[in-house]
Amino acid sequence: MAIKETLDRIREEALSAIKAADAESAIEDLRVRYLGKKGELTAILKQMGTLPAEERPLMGQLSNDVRKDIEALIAERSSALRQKAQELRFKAEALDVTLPGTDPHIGSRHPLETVLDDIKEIFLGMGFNVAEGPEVEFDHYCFEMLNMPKHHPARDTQDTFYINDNVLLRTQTSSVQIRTMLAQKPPIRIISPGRVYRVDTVDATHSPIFHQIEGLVVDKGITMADLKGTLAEFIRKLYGADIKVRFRPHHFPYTEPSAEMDMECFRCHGEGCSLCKGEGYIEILGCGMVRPEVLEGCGIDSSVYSGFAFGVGADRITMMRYGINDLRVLFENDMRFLQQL
Ligand code: 2U9
Repeated sequence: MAIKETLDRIREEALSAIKAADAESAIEDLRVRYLGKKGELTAILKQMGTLPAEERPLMGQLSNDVRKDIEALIAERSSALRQKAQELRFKAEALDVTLPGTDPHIGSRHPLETVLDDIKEIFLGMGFNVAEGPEVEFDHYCFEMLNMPKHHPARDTQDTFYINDNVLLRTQTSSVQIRTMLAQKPPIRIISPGRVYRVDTVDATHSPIFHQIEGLVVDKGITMADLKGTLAEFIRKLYGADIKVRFRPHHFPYTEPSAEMDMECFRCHGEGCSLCKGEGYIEILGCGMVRPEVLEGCGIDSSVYSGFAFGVGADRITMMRYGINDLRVLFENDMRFLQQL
C-alpha cells in the first residue's frame, strides 16, 4: 500500500502547488516536476513491477487518475493565468481614440530651391539644357580659360578659397560652360545653376556662399539681338508680360560687348519706390557676347560660331520675390522663417 500512499501524497502536493502557482513558468516547472520523464509520477510507475500481480491494475488505474487530475488542473490554471495576463496587457495598451492626434510635420521647399526651379523651367521651355559641374574646380577652368590669367585684376573681385595653387572653390558656374564647350560641339544652349564661393564677410547682402544661374548659347550667327530677346523673355516669364527691361554697358573679362540688364521695378512699375531706391529699375543680371578668345580656347572656331552668356544671382531674386531684406535667413535654416513662406 506504500505506492497508494505515495500516489495520494503526490496528487495532494501537486494540486496544491498548481493552485498556488501564479505564473505560467511556475506551472511549467510543476508539470516537469510531477509529470515529466524524470518526474515523480514516472518514478512511481517504474516501481509497479515490484507489486504483486493482482495489485498492479488497481495501482495502474490510480496513477492514471492522479496524472489526469494533475493535467486537468494544469490546463485550467494556465488558461486562467493566460487570460489574466491578456487582460493586463489590454489594460496597459488601451488607446483613448477620443484624444486629439499629433499632426505630422510636413516640410516644404526652401524658397531658394523654388526660385531656382522656376528659372530652370523658363529656360528649359526655351530649349536650354541644364548642365552641372564640380564646386571644387581647377583654377584653369574657373579663371584662366575665362580670360582671367593669374594676377588679372578681375580676380580681386572674385577672391576665393584655394585648396592648392591650382584647385579652388568656384567663384562662378562659368567653369561648367567651359567644360561643356570642351566636351560638346555647337549648337550649345545651356544653363548652369549652382552654388558658388567668394571671400566675403557675412552681412545682410553678402555671403561667402551664394547661388547663380549662368547661361550660354553658342551657334552660328548668334548676335546681341538673340541675347536681348532671350533675356527680356526670361524676365517677362518670371515677372509678367508687361515688365520692361533695359541694358547698360558694363565690363566683364569674358564677354565683349558686355552689359548689365535692369528690369522695371515690379512694385512701382518705374515710378520710383523704396524697393528700387527711387530708380524705377532694378539691376537683375550681367551678360555679354562671349569673347572670341574664350571660344577659341575651347576649340570652337570663332570665325564660324558666336555666342552670348549671362549670369543671374539666385539669392537676390529670391530675396526680392519674398520681400526678404537679410540674405542670412536663406542660409540659417530657421524653421520659424522658412515656415512662413
Ligand atoms: C563663359 C563665357 C561667359 C557669364 C556671365 C555675368 C555676366 C554676371 C553675375 C551675376 C550676379 C555674377 O552672381 S553674380 O554676382 N554674373 O554678371 N556672368 S556674363 O559669362 C560667361 C560664362 C561662361 C564660357
